[in-house]
Amino acid sequence: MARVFQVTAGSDRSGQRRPRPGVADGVDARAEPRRSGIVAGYLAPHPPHLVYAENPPQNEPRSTGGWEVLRWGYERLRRRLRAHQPDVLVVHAPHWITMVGHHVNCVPNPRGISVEPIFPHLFRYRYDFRTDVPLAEAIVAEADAAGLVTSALRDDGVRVDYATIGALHLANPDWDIPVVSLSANNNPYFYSDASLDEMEVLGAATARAIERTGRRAVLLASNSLSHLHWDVEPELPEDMAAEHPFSHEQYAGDMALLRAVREGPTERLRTAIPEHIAATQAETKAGSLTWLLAAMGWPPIAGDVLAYGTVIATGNAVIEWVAP
Ligand code: 2X7
Ligand code: FE2
Repeated sequence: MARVFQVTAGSDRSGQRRPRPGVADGVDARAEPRRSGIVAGYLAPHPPHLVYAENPPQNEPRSTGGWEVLRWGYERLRRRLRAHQPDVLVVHAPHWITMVGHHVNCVPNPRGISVEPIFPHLFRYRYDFRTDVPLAEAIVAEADAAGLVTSALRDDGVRVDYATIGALHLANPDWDIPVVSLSANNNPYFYSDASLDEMEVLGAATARAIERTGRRAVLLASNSLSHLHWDVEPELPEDMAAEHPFSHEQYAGDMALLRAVREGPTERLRTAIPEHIAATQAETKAGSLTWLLAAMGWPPIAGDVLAYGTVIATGNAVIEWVAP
């Protein structure tokens, strides 16, 4: 039985962009006129295992590899992201949890070491990156004006969470594009049903701030899909013989969501995302994916699933939506 899964990109019914001969991975930077606004969004999951498996110099632990299919999906994401030539990456991540409101990192040069609290033997990562402070402040102002409780984080020494760092490393390991990072408000975890309304407001505020500052932005939603996982790790963490979905139900729930993603339009996901959360305890409950699609205005397109695989039994998909 295959232990990890890759879904063929695109779908016959979607009518979405397909790779053309002579165009690298379906994206031709020369064909894309430079305009401001949100040019693309990616579901960019952050399991620390994916960074560990890559052995980047910033991460202390060493591995022998693993989770290759997901990492190949990220290699495709990196080529596509670069072709979009963004001025800034805006990331929403579920492990920067804020109890009150939505926070935006406005520290010009966050640097330090990010440690995964459950898997510190896999992820101890030294980061040093630039924040696009004017855009970060514009998002604070727009979200505040839209009635959200919003706060600008300005504590220079604050330690950046591993879901922000993981998604940013996996999407752009060169760290040569400025960043804006948003927190995840903890509210959804107080309700049995997903309550994602505020993410619609935050997404729209993010889009307005990007327009107002004239940035060309790529968005990253740092979420896994199905989220039940083993409570015991194999002796060798990257032992792929131990890697498979938590259950048939969890896998089937992920596939139902990915079917809706690949067929499009994104409008379908307004109901499919909460249904998927209820079926699989999906990490999208933290709101990152809803924020991303709301910021893009729920475009009438299909998503391109670049890879799917499990990490310690959780489902993870790397997905691209290109703004029409
Ligand atoms: O945060 C995570 C996750 N989302 C999935 C898998 C394993 C660890 O950490
Ligand atoms: Fe996570």
